[in-house]
Parts: sequence; structure tokens; C-alpha cells
Amino acid sequence: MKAKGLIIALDVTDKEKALNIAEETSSYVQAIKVGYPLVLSSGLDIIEELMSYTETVIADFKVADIPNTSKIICRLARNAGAACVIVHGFVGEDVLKACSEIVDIIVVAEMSHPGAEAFIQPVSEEIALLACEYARGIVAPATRPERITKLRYVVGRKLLIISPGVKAQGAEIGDAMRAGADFEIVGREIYESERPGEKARKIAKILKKV
Ligand code: BMP
Repeated sequence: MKAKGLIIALDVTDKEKALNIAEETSSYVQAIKVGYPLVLSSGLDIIEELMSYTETVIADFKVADIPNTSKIICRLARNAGAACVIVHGFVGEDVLKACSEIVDIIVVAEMSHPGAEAFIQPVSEEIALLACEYARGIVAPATRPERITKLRYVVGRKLLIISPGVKAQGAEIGDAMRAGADFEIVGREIYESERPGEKARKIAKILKKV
């Protein structure tokens, strides 16, 4: 994954639309993040199809099961072509270890929605510290830039920070990167736009300046 920039969250449920958006935005995004909406509607093979438009597909399966089941999920994603898999950190060290033996993982340290303040935020710094042992990166919330700065302090330069919550969830483009993130994840702002390619181009231009 190239050093910094934009990740598109391709949460559409129509395969043709997904492929069209991937093609239109391919010059401006460093990676495509796919999750349950697209994979459950189009099948796991969509990952390989998307690789015509990007080097890096991130499988956002927010894996949160026992080590054995988590491993099976990671293996399926890796064999389908995913460069890395997003795994929840709160499930503990044995799960992170098991998953990291199969594929590169990115660990959810803290989520971007308001409800995350109740249960995950109080332990997010511990999760980030644990991630340093097993992960390539963490997920941290663009909606709370001060938390990104704190989590960057915890992981140092060792891990990538990828950050969702931009526009549709309230953060402005560039907030997360200014606070210490490497990548901003943008979904609806791009895929619901009339011209996704043009929207991605504009966002990428702003992020480049940051
Ligand atoms: P949007 O820009 O449409 O809000 O999309 C954000 C994407 O990031 C979605 O795929 C969502 O599932 C994901 N995400 C998030 O919004 N907050 C988190 O804390 C973790 C996520 O993976």
C-alpha cells in the first residue's frame, strides 16, 4: 500500500456499480476497502475482480471470533486476493496472533460512531499497543482527531493508521491526516456522488496538500 492518501470504502450492493466506481476512481485511491455489503451481495470473487483496478484490496470483515474461526475467515480472504484483513482488537491477543499468521492484519482500535465511546474507547490505547505486536496498522476515528493523535503516540511510526468517519459521519477531509493518520477512508461521499471519479479526484487533491 502506497505511503499515504485515500482509501475508498466500496459499500455498494450492486456488482456492476462497484466495478464502475472502482474503475473511475482508480487513479485517485491507494486501496479499495470491501466489507459485508459488497461481498455478501456479489460474492468473495469480487476481490479478485477489483484487483484489475487497484493493487490493494482490504477485506473489512471486522473479524471478532475465536482464533480458529477467525483464522478460517482470514484464510478465505487471503486466498481471494485480499492484501490485508481488518480484525477487531477487543477479542484479544490470541485472535490477533492467529490471524496475523495467515495474512497481514489491520486492527480496529477505536471506532468512529458515537456509541464507540461507551465500550471500545476506554480500551483503545491498550488495543493499539497490542496491535503493535501483530498488525500492519490500526483503525482510528476521523470523527475524533484528538484520539488519532493519542493513538499515533501509542503506536509511533510502527503502524499505519487508517481512518474512517469522513464527511457522511462528520469529519472534514484532511482532519484525520492532520491529526496523524496515514489514510482517510471515504465511502458514501464518493460512491453516492453523481461523479465518483471526479469526487475522488478532488478529495485526493486535498489530502495531498495535507
Ligand atoms: P462512510 O464514509 O460511508 O461513512 O464509510 C465509512 C466506512 O468505514 C464504512 O465501510 C464503515 O463500515 C467503515 N468504518 C467506520 O465507518 N467506522 C469505524 O470505526 C470502522 C470502520 O471500518
